[in-house]
Amino acid sequence: MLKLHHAPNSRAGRILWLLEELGLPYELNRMDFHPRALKSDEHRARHPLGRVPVLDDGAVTIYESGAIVEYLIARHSDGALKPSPSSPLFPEYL
Ligand SMILES: N[C@@H](CCC(=O)N[C@@H](CS)C(=O)NCC(=O)O)C(=O)O
Repeated sequence: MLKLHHAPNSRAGRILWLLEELGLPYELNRMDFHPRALKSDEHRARHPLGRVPVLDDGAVTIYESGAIVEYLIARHSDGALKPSPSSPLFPEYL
């Protein structure tokens, strides 16, 4: 099961949007946007700088919203949303 570590009004919203757009089942870890939560040892084990978003996918833990978008599209979108490199839409996608 995919698990998104999320805090309100943050870049984690990008990943929430993508998970919904792809119709993927996921679990949400709702964190406060506060150093108490983000800089905790528990969260720093996921992201060394204690930031969101972070995505868990089984044994994989990945951070950086752009990387997470690419990861989800490559492994979980079944070809959806990403135009082919030869498409005129590809630069806009990037
Ligand atoms: N380049 C990173 C930026 C991550 C980032 O800066 N996240 C902010 C929220 S939008 C954060 O966690 N800030 C808390 C902090 O830096 O202490 C990404 O796109 O994921």
